[in-house]
Amino acid sequence: KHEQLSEPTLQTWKKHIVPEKNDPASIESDIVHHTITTLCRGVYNLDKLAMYQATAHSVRDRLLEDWNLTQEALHRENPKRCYYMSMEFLIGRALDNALHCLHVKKNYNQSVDNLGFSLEDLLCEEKDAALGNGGLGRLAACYMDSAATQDYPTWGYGLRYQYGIFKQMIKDGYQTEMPDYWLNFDNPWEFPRADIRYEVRFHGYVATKINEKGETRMTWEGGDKVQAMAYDVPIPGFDTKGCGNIRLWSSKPLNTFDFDSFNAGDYERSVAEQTAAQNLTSVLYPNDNHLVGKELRLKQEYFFVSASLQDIIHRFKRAKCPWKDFPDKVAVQMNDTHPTLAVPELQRILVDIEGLEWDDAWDIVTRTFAFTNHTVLPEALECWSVPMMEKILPRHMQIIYDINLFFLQKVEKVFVGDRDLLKRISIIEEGSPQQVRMAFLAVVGSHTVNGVAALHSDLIRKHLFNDFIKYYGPDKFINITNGITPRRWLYQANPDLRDLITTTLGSEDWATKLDLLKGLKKFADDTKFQSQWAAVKYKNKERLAFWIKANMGITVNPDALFDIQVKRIHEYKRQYMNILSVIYRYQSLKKMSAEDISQQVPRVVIFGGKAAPGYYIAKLVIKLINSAAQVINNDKSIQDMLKVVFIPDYNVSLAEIIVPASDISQHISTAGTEASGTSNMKFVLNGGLILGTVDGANIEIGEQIGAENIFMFGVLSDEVEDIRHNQKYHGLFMDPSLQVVIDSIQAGQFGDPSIFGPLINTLTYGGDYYLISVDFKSYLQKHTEVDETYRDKKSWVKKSIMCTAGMGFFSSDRAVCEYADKIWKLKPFKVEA
Ligand code: OAK
Repeated sequence: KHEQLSEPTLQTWKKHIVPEKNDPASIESDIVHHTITTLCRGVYNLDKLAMYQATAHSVRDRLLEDWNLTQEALHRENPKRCYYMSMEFLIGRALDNALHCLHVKKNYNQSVDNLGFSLEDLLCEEKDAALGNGGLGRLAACYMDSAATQDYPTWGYGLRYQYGIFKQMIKDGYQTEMPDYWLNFDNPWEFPRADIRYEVRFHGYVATKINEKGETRMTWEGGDKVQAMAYDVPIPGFDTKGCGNIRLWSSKPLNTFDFDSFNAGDYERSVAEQTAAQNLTSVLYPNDNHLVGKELRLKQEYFFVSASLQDIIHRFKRAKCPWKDFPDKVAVQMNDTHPTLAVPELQRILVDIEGLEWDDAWDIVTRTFAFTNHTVLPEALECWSVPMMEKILPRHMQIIYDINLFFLQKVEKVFVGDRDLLKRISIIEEGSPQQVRMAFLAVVGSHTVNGVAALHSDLIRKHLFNDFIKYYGPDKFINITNGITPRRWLYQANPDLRDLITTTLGSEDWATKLDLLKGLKKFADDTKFQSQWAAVKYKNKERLAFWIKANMGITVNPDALFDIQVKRIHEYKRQYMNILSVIYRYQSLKKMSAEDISQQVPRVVIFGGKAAPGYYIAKLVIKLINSAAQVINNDKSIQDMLKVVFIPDYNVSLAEIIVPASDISQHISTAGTEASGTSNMKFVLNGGLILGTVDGANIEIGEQIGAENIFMFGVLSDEVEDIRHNQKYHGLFMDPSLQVVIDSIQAGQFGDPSIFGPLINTLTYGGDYYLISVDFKSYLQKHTEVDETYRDKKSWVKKSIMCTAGMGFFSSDRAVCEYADKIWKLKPFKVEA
């Protein structure tokens, strides 16, 4: 019934494939071969892009041997598998990563050089796979890397958006958006699986039917159907034959052509269905930590969940195990609530189609799913209106009602007569219209729920899911602190530091056992090592300075302190507070004598990040940064002691250049708002210090590297509520230094002040919800402390070394192991060559 279109008969080959050879001569001939055959080009019209493509194809050939080996072995042995369901995978570029994983970069360098090109140039030709907004999507990509590297039989499931996150351009200081045409050229890193297609239904109605066993069952009929077609993206593991996979779904029309309409002369209608079906997976919704409850988005979510479950079930059925064994073969991790429709969908399949009893089905469902929460921001919590859900997914809505009813009945038995509790804990929120609280549905449908950093997990236990703990007890709610892959974020992005660490520790093992970095601690006071370390940082700053000059025409001095804040632009992340403090610094410089100015610590403040296209205030923050930059960078009187740069179109590839170049990076969210943060980990791993609030993973980073190596400031998360309450009832407190800054903006020092009115209002009439004024003083103080510390180069370098040395815990390898042990009950599955 799980309508994979046809089930071909599989045959075994009599011969085995001869593996590709990795010596430079063979690589060269493979590249030439792909140039001629795959690209149909000759040497007379070869440009960098074509050369990149030919090179990428030859690398992918090598990757595919591992892919086939892995998938074949999995097919044969059929171990338990985990499926990581995520609407976002922010992968970035694949070529450099694959070269490192396969340990063929050196030879490729030589071969490409022999052919008259530079490999580093070719790497830049690749377009980022940017199928995500920010932290949640990048985390998914890091976890896929770690799962593959550690041989966990894990697949990602997601959507193949034709347009990833938009391209950001800055015009007259404002953000403008352009579509991300990442698929305009051939994409060597995906494999269309024309034979793997499933039907997905929307709308329609619910009827009853009698099944073969004579039982009455509901059935979902009618409506519109589209097709989901699979594209596989291989995920190389580092130092292993194992190769993972992300399966992305693309929507296709079911009937490519409506011949009736066509024959009746209505050409437009005949293609209308085609267009509508294709539109489904056209574009990634560009909102980070913010829900925009559009019908198309709900359809995307169901489309994704339905195709993935059909595929998982298809695979499960091949082994002919009984249904009750499903959770012993399948673990599904839901990356936030976006895949939560998988819960009612699996229940529907089991009850309506497979004929299981409700309770047996529900037992299978709740032993299969687990849920990761990635935010506490109320505006990001998914709620879908009941009427919309009823219209698009009528049967699911009934099932959600039933899930809720049975759940509330159980709660009622324990907390007799507690009507308030029932109302608070209900999956359905009363109101007009009623809403489905997806986070609650995810909790009820999962065996385990986790937050992404210690503080965040505490907060969701205390607030968002507190009532659920009363009913389930505390064990269902755990913490797994996020991690990042050291392969991309150190090994690949920072080659000089990689080599220094490897020489110092005597092997490359740290790349897969990041705890080994602690071996650097004993060199932290070694003068020679310190100067080598400082030289690497300097070179990375030069690399970034070069990029800024070449792409933006701004000159920055690598001797200055590089102070970086790159992440999505959001009020809770407080880029606004950062630029206000920059303006404060500028005013202070302006008040100094030339002699005093020359004694200051020079600073380059670098910003980067996209604002959601509809997020007016965030876009004004970008404008203010650029307006301030314009004035500050052109003011000769401050002797280049301050420069401000807004790097446009921040993405994974740019992060790989920016992260290694930081002296200080800022992670300054209002306490309690940033669930974890992962860029904080990337910077510290590369020997950058943090200026941050007591929030998310900053706290655990401080614990690991030592409080003396991190600059922390600001109110604590458990103070925030009282402060907000006081502000509301006793009026706002405006920090005097902040007032001076605001006055200067209002006086027109940074252009037409009326532009910034709405932004300034957030601090005044708006009630300063993110507590910028409250934290401003301690923030400025920390900045002064940063300057003073930076003057002492020796102690700074020592801190920098201690930063890297203490980051072992934040490897995504550790995080994925924790998921595998505590949630998925999954064992590594080693593929032999
Ligand atoms: C995006 C959309 C909806 C809900 C959450 C997000 C999201 O990106 N959250 C981010 O997840 C990261 C990975 O866990 C965390 O590090 C960030 O703090 C969090 O904002």
